[in-house]
Amino acid sequence: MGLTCDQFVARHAKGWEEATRHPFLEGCRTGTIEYGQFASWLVQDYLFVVEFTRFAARVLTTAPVEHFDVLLGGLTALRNELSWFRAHAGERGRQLTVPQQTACVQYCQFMDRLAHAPYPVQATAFWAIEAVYNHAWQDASPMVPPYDEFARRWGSAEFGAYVGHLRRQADEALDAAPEADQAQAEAEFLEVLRLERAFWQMAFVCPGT
Ligand code: HMH
Repeated sequence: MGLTCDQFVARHAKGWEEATRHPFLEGCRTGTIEYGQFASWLVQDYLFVVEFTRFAARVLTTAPVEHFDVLLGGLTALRNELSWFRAHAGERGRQLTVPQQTACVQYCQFMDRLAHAPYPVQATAFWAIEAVYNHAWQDASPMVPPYDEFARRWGSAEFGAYVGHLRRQADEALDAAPEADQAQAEAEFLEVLRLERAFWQMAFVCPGT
């Protein structure tokens, strides 16, 4: 097989590390994260997932039919995830109708921009977004309650298997892609790493907003 997602990770090990390890996650692992920091992340991540769901739907419109099963499974999981976020925000008395913070706005603009990208680029970005979360929460596991539930959502073997399916689909698309699309896929992968890091940072420095 030619170019693969694993090669992107290997080539950009430092960026990968910065996207998947952060004091925010360490604070969730040990329980030292502040209530406001966590609640702020929770609300912003809900707002992110709303737009990520739209992105998932757009990827589906570009994907080959052989890739539908995995993507439709992902969309179903997102349906549950959105109601799970609403329940958690409700428990913490947080409104979900607040404005997106800058890091969230930028991430959502990135996903919008990819709407018309070639499928190999979209598939790589979609995999990268889920893969970073999978590794980030897994590497910081086990977490103390109540954060353990969050670590299990994205750090579980089941979510890992889903990310594996996304990786194989992205690899397949990359393998058949023209060089220009491969180069764009790598550039957007790097952009995902940067945006993920900024998202953790946003939650860490803006408690209570
Ligand atoms: C910021 N990246 C961010 N939030 C998420 N929920 C995921 C990735 C995974 O869906």
